[in-house]
Amino acid sequence: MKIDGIILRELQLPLVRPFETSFGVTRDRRILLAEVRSEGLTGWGECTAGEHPYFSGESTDTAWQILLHELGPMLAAESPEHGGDCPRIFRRVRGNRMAKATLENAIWDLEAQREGLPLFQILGGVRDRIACGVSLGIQSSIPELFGIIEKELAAGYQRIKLKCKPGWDVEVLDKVRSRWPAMTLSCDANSAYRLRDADHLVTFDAFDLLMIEQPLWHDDFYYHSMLQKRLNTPICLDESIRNRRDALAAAEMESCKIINIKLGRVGGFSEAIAVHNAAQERGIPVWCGGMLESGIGRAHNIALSTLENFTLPGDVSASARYWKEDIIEPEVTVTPQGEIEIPDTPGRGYEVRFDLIERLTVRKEAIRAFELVG
Ligand code: OSB
Ligand code: MG
Repeated sequence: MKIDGIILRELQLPLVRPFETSFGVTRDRRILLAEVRSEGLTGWGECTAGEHPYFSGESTDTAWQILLHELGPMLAAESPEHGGDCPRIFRRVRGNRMAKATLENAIWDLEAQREGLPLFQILGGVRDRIACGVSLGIQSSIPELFGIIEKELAAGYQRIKLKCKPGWDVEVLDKVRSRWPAMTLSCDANSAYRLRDADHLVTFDAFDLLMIEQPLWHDDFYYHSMLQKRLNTPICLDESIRNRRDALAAAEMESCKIINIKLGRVGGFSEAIAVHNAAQERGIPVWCGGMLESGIGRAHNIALSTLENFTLPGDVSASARYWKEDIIEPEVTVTPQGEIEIPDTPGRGYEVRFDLIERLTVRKEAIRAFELVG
């Protein structure tokens, strides 16, 4: 595919309600999109980096710079046939996986359109529907949290995940579990605890959690492995898993029993598939995480979630939970059974609302191809 143009855009998109994790509160998302034009088609990619480098070392601004000055020119100088060619094209750039995923996923998006096949099929997906859970941010009170849980369960969601941190954990989990003895419940600490909290974390076993996600350091395997030996509750790693090797190391060390796969965190579809396959070979189930994506990233998460080893409900939920108006058509909706039905139309399965994107764009820059590659 000859690359005819790459345009970066930043959209300002207010969340319908703030999202609070152990590392901070997000009210407005700065959505970075890449629009890749090739032979009359347009592929779209979304960068999942946060506004600040708190989840990972990347942010909207670092990703913009790397895309503009490094990855964009590298891609423009090549004619990739497949999304799977991108890791090779970008190999000289270390790290910056969310930036890389933005362009790689846009090429897969293009490839699916060119082949006239649904994206999920070219990824090797096998499902016609996926199971959905919700990730609920830290709330200002327990009654407020109860209200939200009621609503999400009524909407059909199959699993409730609570963001937690020291001071918003056992008391909350205890009350929620007492109120809903049978529901599928998990928690996500986003690295808020230390090894000295191990005795405290062991008390989480009383709440029959499906998993506890990333309790310790964002870059750790070793201490998670020590903690897992003490916990009955499965540990799920999110932040720590950057690639297939990490998944294998975590399996080898028994640092976790479940893996959350995020497209941006691992650098795009190729590595996400590699992590999925490695986990599957080691008997580790996976699920698809979310990063408060707009419809484009969401469509890509949906396609990824159709792979065989995505056997647990993901954090991929309806557009309306995040946005007053999403930038895709139709918006993502969830059935009363808590499932998303996979579109079987060619490409990503959701049309891009170009006029709305234009209106929401606060920054736009074209990659000046062929000039900057040494
Ligand atoms: O750890 O899964 C996480 C959002 C931002 C940063 C990190 C995480 C999250 C979520 C949100 O849990 C999931 C969603 O998109 O609904
Ligand atoms: Mg997480």
